[in-house]
Amino acid sequence: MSNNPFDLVVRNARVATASDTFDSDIGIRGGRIVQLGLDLPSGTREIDAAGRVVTPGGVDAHCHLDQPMAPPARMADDFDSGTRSAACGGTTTVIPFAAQEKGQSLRAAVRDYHQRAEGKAHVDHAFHLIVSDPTPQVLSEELPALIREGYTSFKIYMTYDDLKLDDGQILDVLEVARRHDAMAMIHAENSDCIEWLTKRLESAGRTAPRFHAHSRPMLVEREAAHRVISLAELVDVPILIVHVSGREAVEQIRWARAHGLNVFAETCPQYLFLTAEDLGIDDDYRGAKCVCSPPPRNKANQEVIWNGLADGLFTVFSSDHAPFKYDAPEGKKPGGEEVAFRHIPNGIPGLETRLSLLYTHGVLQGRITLNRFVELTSTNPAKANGLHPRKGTIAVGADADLVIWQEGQRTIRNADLHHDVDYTPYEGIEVQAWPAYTLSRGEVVWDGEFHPRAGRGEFLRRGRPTLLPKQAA
Ligand code: DUC
Ligand code: ZN
Ligand code: ZN
Repeated sequence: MSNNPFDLVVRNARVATASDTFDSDIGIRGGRIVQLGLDLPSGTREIDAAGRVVTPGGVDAHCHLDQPMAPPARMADDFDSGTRSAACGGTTTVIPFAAQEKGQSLRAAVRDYHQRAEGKAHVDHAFHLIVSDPTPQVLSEELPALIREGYTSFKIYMTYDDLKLDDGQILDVLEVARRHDAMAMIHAENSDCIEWLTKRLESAGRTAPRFHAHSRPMLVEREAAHRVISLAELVDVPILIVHVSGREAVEQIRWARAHGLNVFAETCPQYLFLTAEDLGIDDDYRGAKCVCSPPPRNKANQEVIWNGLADGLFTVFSSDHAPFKYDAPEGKKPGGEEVAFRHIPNGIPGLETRLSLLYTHGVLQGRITLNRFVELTSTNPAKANGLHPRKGTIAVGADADLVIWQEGQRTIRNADLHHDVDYTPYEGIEVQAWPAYTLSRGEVVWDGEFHPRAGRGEFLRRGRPTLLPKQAA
């Protein structure tokens, strides 16, 4: 046993948390931060961070890895490639979804998902639940028991035939969230409107990828956001509306906040960096690469989202990484065919690029502060999911999950990324900051090279959410 008080010292860091920025060395032992201060004694290993910003490792509280799909669809990333990609982009905790199929017990879905993760993850991870079949047994026994065991958040869908709940079911599930103090995440889109529009587009022969956006205009999201806000008000429970895409849903959330309701909101890179035009301006099938739901909107809506990030409306910034290969029969070309938009698997990759994009275009371009960046990408997702202060901050006692940033011009290229997807929707976008090092519990997992150790990532049993409401203007 060494006499050094530290396994590792990150020296001369410009430390940024959600509340403060200060100069400090970071002393690490046993995977945790044990001391902060200047001129710490030597560690067994040292990393000089002089001139560099150091933030808590990213917590990506909305990503999809190896989630079971209806054939032929299959996600391109499992816990190995997905957490590899996360680590290389500065994310040290991921929370994907254990999805209940209708007719399946929640317990079986969780068991299956643990098997998928077993021995594969390179960084720490927890699971949200997806509740698609709220039977009396699920509501009264399985869900409360799983919440007690540390699965303290779940997602419910207002669209997709195989996942959606009706309003009565949503009320039932929200009541469980209230009673057991869990976080309910909501996919807010009106299913019947989407189906009605989709049929009309199909009968007019409008089936190219770009019509996906026409089938899900903003009012579809606005109506569902308004409705679920009302349902949550009735039950008197906080909710988190996920992947908010633009002005109309934002207006509903501002209204709810102004009325004192605890409505939290998440947004994602696709609503800042993509528009509906990325789904194609003609019938080019490559637009399928950007098919996700809700769809990207337009430049004016990108500004609305930036404003919500700056003024406190948004609580969480996640990737919504939902990885499908473009040129593959299990991906965006089901069975090898160019299909009507209705049949294109929904989702785009983004785990590895989330932090760099927001750091560059948010912090370095003066739209948000460095502290707000940390809050959105790490601290708040940790609090919303019962992981704080172990995750999401730089403090004595916290896990030594850190990103040491380097600034410098770089262009996003899929060839440089570490996911198993054959494209990135952000190809060609310039960034000026990228992780020089990612540390997961004191271990360097990325220093310009990835250091794989599948299975080192721990499963995290979580506490209750500790997010406090933040009132936007
Ligand atoms: N919802 C998600 O949360 N992710 C991918 C697709 C979707 O509809
Ligand atoms: Zn969703
Ligand atoms: Zn998602």
